[in-house]
Amino acid sequence: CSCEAVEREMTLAMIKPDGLSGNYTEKIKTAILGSGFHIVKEIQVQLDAEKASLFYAEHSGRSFFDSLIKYITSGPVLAMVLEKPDAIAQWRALIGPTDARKAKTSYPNSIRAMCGLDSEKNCVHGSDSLESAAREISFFFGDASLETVEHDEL
Ligand code: RTP
Ligand code: MG
Repeated sequence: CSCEAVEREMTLAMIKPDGLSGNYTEKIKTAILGSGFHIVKEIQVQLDAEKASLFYAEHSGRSFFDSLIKYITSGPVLAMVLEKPDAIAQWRALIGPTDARKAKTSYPNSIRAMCGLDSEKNCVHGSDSLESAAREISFFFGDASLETVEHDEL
């Protein structure tokens, strides 16, 4: 039977440059696996401004856009496909609110409370809908032109 009330779902998680440079990768993965997600795929890449602007196209024109592109291209990012039932909402809940200061005060167990700094440097990303998850997964895993960075190069 189709007994599962919630279908298995995939989302795109990303550890941002501050998460990688702050050595939070293992702690973040421990939180991911401890919450029952499967890490289906992962890739570490260095985004350039053009790719980053494509990834964050929905924010072009916003006051924080230039600063966001500078931040997200400041070092490599680690993109992961996470799978579990209701993965998109569950991952957003685990990372906490955009502003890491709010995460620290109101969601102390969230990932952004652990490794984020403010409303920009919040160390992780999560897709916000089925459509963005599909788009973001193909952005990272369907593009041979992305510059891959080996983990042990760091
Ligand atoms: P994300 O897309 O990274 O998972 O984060 P989000 O949905 O919680 O936040 P969103 O509104 O999509 O913004 C994307 C990223 O832009 C940076 N940002 N800076 N300075 C600011 O006011 C500001 N607001 C957003 C953050 O890095 C945010 O995650
Ligand atoms: Mg977003």
